[in-house]
Amino acid sequence: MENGKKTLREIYGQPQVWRECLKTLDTLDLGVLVGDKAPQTCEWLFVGCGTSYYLAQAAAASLMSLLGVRARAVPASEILLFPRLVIPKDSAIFPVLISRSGHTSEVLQVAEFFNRYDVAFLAVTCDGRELQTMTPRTLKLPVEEESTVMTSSFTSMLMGLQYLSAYFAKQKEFIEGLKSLPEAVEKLLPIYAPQVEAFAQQTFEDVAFLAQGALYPIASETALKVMESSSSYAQFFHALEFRHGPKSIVAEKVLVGGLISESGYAQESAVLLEMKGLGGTTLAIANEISPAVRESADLAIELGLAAPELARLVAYLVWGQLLGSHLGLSKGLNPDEPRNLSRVVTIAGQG
Ligand code: F1P
Repeated sequence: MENGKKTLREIYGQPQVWRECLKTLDTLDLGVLVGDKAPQTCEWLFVGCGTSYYLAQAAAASLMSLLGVRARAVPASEILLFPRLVIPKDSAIFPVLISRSGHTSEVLQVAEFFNRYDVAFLAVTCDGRELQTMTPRTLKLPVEEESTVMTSSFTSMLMGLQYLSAYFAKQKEFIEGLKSLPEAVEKLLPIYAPQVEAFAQQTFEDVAFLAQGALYPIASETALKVMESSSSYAQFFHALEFRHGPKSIVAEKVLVGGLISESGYAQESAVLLEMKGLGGTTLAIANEISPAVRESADLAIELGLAAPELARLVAYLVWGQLLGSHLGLSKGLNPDEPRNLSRVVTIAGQG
């Protein structure tokens, strides 16, 4: 099979996978799944590793935005190494363990930890494996993903957790917004995917993705896709933080990608315009691209979605997934077999 074919197929196949996941979510009794752990009654603690940790961050931001309750995200390793830093002594938490494989050693160890202390938790997974046997509460998305790097599994599990949050917030229009994404993104792919592929033919000496709010974990995951799929370094920052030092990296062959929100558009787009002024190469992704950004950016991707702002997160990520794969391919690498990576991280002697 030619390089990257499997991963690219899964990236392009996301809209159809989202349709299937949304159909499944419509049939589930989410109230039973969560029981007396509704977000209004306890703090939800989202847990994952790697891509699934950024997913956890996006899910926590979504729950807080939709319900106005406290929610946090931590890497599984932090619970294992510094539980006192993560788990408050007196307040009730409801952990949500996120793992595509359900086989990642650190996540299984966290599941054992919570079971040992009788802390009920929700598992969110695609493959299931051991994780789904460790709790009676599992949200399993119908995603069959062969690629090493996570693409449709990330967007589908995030969509599932956003659906769950909107269910508790009784926000039917939010769920309808999620349901509008498959068709909308199917229309965007033929327009912008070729532009992303062409854009990826150039080499970059440094790469940084910028975002604020619930898009920040999407910028983090975008950077991770570039790192994993092209074995090149990429960073991520809160957009306005980039001025406070990191912008010293900006030069001609430095890519600065802005995942620009609607709410913070003026302030976030100003940073991207400034980086272009410093000689950087810029990529702008926004729901509506202003004339100034369209004029300035080297590549501007306009989503034009009718969905509520928070429901658009997964539609921002598709372009970074494609960029990572095409940067890898243009370097002669194979994104289907990323250097040094395996589909699941298991730690010797720990499952
Ligand atoms: C988590 C993970 C991914 C990473 C790679 C290896 O897997 O670390 O974040 O991109 O695919 O596995 P999981 O716990 O979600 O299965």
